Amino acid sequence: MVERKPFYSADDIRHLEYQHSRPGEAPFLRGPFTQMYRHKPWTIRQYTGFANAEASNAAFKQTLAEGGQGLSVAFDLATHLGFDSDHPAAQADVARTGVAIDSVEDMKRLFAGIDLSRVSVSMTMNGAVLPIMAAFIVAGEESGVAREQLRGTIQNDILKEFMVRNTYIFAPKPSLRICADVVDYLSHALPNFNSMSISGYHFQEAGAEPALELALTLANARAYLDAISARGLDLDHFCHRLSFFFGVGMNFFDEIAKLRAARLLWCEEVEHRGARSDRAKRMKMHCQTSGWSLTAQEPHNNLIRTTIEAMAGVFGGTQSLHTNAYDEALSLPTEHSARLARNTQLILQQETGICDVADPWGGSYMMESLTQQMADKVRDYLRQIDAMGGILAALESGWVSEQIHGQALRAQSRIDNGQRPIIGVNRFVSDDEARPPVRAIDADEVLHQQRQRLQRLKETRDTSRVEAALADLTTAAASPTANLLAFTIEAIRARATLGECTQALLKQMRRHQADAHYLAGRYGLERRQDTQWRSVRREVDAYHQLLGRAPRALLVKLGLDGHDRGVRLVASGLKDAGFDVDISALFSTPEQVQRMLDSAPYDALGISLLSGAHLPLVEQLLNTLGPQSCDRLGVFVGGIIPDQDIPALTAMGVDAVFPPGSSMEAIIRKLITVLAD
Ligand code: SCD
Repeated sequence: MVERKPFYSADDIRHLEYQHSRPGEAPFLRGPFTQMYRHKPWTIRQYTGFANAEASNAAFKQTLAEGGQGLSVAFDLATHLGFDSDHPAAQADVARTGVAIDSVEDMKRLFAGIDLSRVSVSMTMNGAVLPIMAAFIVAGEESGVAREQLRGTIQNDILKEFMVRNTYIFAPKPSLRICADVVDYLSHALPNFNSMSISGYHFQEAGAEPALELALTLANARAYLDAISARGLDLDHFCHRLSFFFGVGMNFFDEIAKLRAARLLWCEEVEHRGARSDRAKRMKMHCQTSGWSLTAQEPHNNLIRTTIEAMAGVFGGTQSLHTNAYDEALSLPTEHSARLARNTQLILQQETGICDVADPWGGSYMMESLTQQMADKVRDYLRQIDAMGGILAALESGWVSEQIHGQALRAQSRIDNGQRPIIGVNRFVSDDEARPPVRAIDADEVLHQQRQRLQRLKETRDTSRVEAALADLTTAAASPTANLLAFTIEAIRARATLGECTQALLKQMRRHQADAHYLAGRYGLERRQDTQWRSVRREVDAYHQLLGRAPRALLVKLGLDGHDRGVRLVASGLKDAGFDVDISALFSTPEQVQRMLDSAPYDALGISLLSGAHLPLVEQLLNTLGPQSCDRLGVFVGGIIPDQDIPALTAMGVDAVFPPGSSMEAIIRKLITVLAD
């Protein structure tokens, strides 16, 4: 958190350079447009996608009919990682956290009956950006929409995937080339399409405080500018189509200051590089309320959290906003919760008068001063990153991960010791909590349909044309000057699938696998004075004496789920409490977990899953391990697990389930009880 004074006065802003600037004027601290929401309110753009193209299409149409103003597509994990739905590695994850898209035919179904020349479409896609962007372009083409008319945004921000989100396919270097190919191609062929959404949101979700979130976002943006400019593209030609994406958490004042500082720093950056036009210097952004701040306990409280966060996004001058649904810590949003989330924005836009004034916090002693402090803090981080040799070097050295994980650990320890209040979680906890109904996806049915569709596609297409286009794509991957999006469009037009395009590229660029790690010592240090923590440590010590060695836990990530904040936090907490702890690499298979378990005398197995695929994945793992291993081990599952799935997990042999918001003490105590039993 940026340091605060008890009160602010004119003295705090007298020296500030930009205090007399106006919205719509460089350095755009006060907003990218003169009239801001008076001319056009921010776009209500709710991130949506589940099951198959038809179900998501219906949800899009409902969104638009009920006040949504743009679309934002959530793809499933198989699509993100470049697997067709029939790939063996993808089976449990198809259709769970987003829509399954295997080919241009799916993409056409996704937008059937939606006029792509009128509705702008954002697509959160990074790893498989080439086939997805290509499928969107071909779908537009085949529905009669000219390329110049296509409007929207592709996330195309791969660097943060290596730092936090983990839906990468190729290694950082070839991935950067792909990003630059997409920007280059779109800047010529789709002039109204934003070619990147450089994202801080996921850093915040992984634990970064606002200043670190902004610093890492800008450091990544610098790397992209270097890569794109190296091709000789003029900043004034492409910069106005690079957009940004930030998270907005409960730290109300800092979040507003962050968004104002972001525009100032971006303007300085591109000006310094020689951009001349205001278009290039003006940062435009999308914001999303914080998913991490949602609690599984008393979920209706999340409506209030989301409203406050949405207000911070709007006061910060965002161009587009997603408000989370209150039940997202439990499962996918229901129709009703999605409607309430959208209405939150409609009420802000239409009932409050907030849209009447640009930058309403402008001139506030506190806000102006905080904005400057935020900018200074971010500049400090950027200097540190520069001193390490840039963001790629900082990433490789482990610095990025250590910063984010360190801040996540600090936040968690402050929640666990009660210093950071979360109503309903560590204060004013209610016993009789009504759980809302959750949305269930029939993923098996979608998997079956997708397999049939893939089979039909392969039976009816011109195989030799597909093979030739894929061979050309492989050849292009070996040639640094070829534009890979142009070649992928040809392959997709010929009806190659997303998985086939990925395979064609993998012949030249191998699939990247990152190591898993966690920080030891930090969590325990934060809580060393705390009696609750000391008492838990004593319980672990006593169990250690009983065993004659430290209890040993293996924590694993299964399937295609790349969210690792939770598993890393629990690993750090257990370690500092006195366990020996190992964590598996992301995307582990049951066989890999078995090999790890055979390699050391583990007492506990923890499985972390936030993808909704817990039932099939836990079942597969426990079947592979067999009843003997399961009886010997304490088995725990943590993540987004709806209440109604707990009996099925228990029947499989799971000893305890920990939803989001479980305290470290609760986890450790339960573990010791089960192990000692
Ligand atoms: C807007 N315009 C104005 C104006 N306001 N002109 C004058 N005065 C004003 N006040 C103009 C703009 O210049 C633009 O024209 C047009 O109106 C549209 O406005 P916009 O501001 O560009 O709005 P929009 O089209 O909605 O675009 C907003 C962004 C865009 C630029 C921010 O990139 C976007 O929509 N991003 C969304 C990204 C997203 O949804 N991500 C989801 C991520 P011109 O175009 O002619 O300039 C989800 C995610 O990752 C979840 C987590 C996870 O999965 O892990």
